[in-house]
Amino acid sequence: MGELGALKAELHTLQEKALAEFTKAENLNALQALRVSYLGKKGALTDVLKGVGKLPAAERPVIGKEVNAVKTALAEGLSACEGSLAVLEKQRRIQSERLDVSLSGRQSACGSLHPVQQGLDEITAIFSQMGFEIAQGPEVEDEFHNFDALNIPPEHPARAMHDTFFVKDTDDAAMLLRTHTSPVQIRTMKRLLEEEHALPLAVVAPGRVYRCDYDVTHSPMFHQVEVFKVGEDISLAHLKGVLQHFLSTYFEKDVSLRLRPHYFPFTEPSAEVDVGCVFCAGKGCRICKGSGWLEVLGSGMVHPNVLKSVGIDSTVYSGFAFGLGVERLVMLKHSIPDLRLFFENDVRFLRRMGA
Ligand code: 2NL
Repeated sequence: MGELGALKAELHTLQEKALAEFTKAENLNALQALRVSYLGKKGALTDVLKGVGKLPAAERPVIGKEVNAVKTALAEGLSACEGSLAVLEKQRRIQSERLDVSLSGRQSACGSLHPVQQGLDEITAIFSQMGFEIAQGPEVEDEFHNFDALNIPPEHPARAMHDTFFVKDTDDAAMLLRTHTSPVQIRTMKRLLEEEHALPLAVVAPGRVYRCDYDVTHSPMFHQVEVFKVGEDISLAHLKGVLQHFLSTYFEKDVSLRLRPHYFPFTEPSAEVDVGCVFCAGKGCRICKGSGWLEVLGSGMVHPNVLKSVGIDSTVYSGFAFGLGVERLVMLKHSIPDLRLFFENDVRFLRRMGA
């Protein structure tokens, strides 16, 4: 085979090889690289053309034609592959950028009420459903509403026991942060009577209270719910019935009740109220210290002096009253081991208690 024949054969193999490689290119970039490697200035076709110089002048146009034919074939091969690769790449992109618009959105973190506030609302709602009116009042009180009206005269030892925070108002008058929500009860009794509300009066007073007392089981600010009902023939039996319903509803089980004689200046008789331990069902455990009972609140029949202080005739009317600490009840219901968890606001605790 002469020089011409060899070149022709070389061109032929080059075309076959190029077209085969074009069809195997995986993407447009790879195809572009092949274009350069075959048709570029330093490409394979240029290499072949270098051999043309060795041919006799008469044979050169023949090979020139061949080269042009190969160039055209390669260009056509390239553009055919380019077309199908473009379609393929578009399909790939559509697939990878696909959005499922039916997917639900990412949940954004949602806040919740503080566990103590949840407990306060829950407890208040139980009494509200029983027909007790919800009352609120000032947190900065005077001595009359916080003490005197509640049968706690000056020099009474109960005043010292209450660890009161005293403050002065703008006129330098002695004021204090209420040590219980009883002053709300006093104010509400007076208001309802002024409004000529018919008896019986039934009121629930939830809110913050303050005592200068700070240790592992006491916080200087805590929450109380106080309840009273005053009318004709209101007896200890009504007290026990309301407590039975409230405590069974709150603890979501039939709890047993025990009233233990006690002393409060504002009630006579007075009783501390225990429920059968909700952890061991009365068998005795670490939480109830083996007694089978948990102390949950203080109660009694409203003292005649308290009724007198708001202008109610204690020979005609009587009432029961009780007060409870919200933190304590929330701790018992949710097995919270330490009061301080309520005030540290550690998000891990708050999230676990969240709605
Ligand atoms: C306790 C005890 C108690 C009351 C609160 C009350 C209110 C009025 C009249 C009479 Cl207006 N009593 N409230 C009665 C007995 C007990 O609270 O240990 N609370 C945490």
